[in-house]
Amino acid sequence: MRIGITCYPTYGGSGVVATELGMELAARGHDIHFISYAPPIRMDLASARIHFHEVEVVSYPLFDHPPYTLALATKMLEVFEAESLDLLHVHYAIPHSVSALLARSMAAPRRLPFITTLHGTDITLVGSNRSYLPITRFSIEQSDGVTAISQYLRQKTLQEFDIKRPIEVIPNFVNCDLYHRSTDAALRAEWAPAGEPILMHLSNFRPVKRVSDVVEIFAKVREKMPAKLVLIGDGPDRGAAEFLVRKKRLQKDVLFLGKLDRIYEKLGLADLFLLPSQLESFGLAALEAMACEVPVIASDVGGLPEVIEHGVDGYLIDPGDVEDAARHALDILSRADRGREMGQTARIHARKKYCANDVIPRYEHYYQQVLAQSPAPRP
Ligand code: GMT
Repeated sequence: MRIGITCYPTYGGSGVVATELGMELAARGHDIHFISYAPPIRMDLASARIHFHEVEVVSYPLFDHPPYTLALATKMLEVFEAESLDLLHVHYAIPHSVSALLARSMAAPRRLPFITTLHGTDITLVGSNRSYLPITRFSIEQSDGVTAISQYLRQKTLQEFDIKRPIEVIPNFVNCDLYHRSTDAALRAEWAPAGEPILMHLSNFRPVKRVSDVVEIFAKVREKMPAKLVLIGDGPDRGAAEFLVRKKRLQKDVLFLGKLDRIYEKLGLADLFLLPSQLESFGLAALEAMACEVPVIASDVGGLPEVIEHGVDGYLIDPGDVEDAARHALDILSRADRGREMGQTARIHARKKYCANDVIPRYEHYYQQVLAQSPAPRP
């Protein structure tokens, strides 16, 4: 198939899922055309089947806000015509599914079906805001296919938007061959020279991630035992987290690595992963850690209970309950095996339900289903 994929190219789960999906599909013989204002993070142009089409947003003194949605719709149509796309797959409803809807209308009577994948904040935070709700609902209803990344998000969308159409759940996935335990002893020694356990967090440091809680949890662990904290990513709350680290005099034990590629090389060195978010529709970073045999302590919210089994491959806490999180962290890290057995169970569970090899064919199947249902093009 020839598939146009649109996502936010910035540091965030939806962009990561869209990009990894495109690359997995290309490896399976599909032609993938990413359409966005910048190359998505993690995109690897090495494959001849992967192409990138930049959306140019022309500014004009009259525009306080250049109309990206329109420029994107125009580029979608242009790529459809030049590359004979079979379908568009947009990730994150706002504004991508509105652009796709416009592109489909402009392409008529030729057939350009589009699928919208909902990722979370497009429903729970932004989409439910009254400035966007009616148009988000409309573009979801008008999509030829809609998928959500967890049962939680499907339910939430049906309820919040009072939507009657079917929504297919296709969960986030992880490449189980790439994400595994690391044996990089040199890097481990660099981070934890005395063999201290390593706690890790990876996110875009937005308020919803509660990064300050990560530092608070670590501080409580550090009161009881030597340990190191590695923070990967960047975003609006990094400054506050750095301030808290200095306030608690933990600079020697906390590393801020910033935005990184090849996350799998780092995750596989952790002993424990922390994701104490306020809300998480799935929690892709938690899944990636689990595939690397790292037990996770995360909030008991959104789609996280679908990913983590409390007491089996990690622990679930109430958002903000740093005491409880620290108690579980100390429990795991003070075990003789430092949580290795729990980590191995985490990988088994990740492999069983969320391996790319199993999830990607579900997208392919869904594409076929949507193509079969959408009206055939008129000559
Ligand atoms: O969490 C973010 O701020 C990024 C956001 C996104 O859309 O880029 O992530 C959402 O999509 C991810 C991939 O499907 C999910 O794993 C995250 O749980 C979800 N974030 C939230 O629901 C807060």
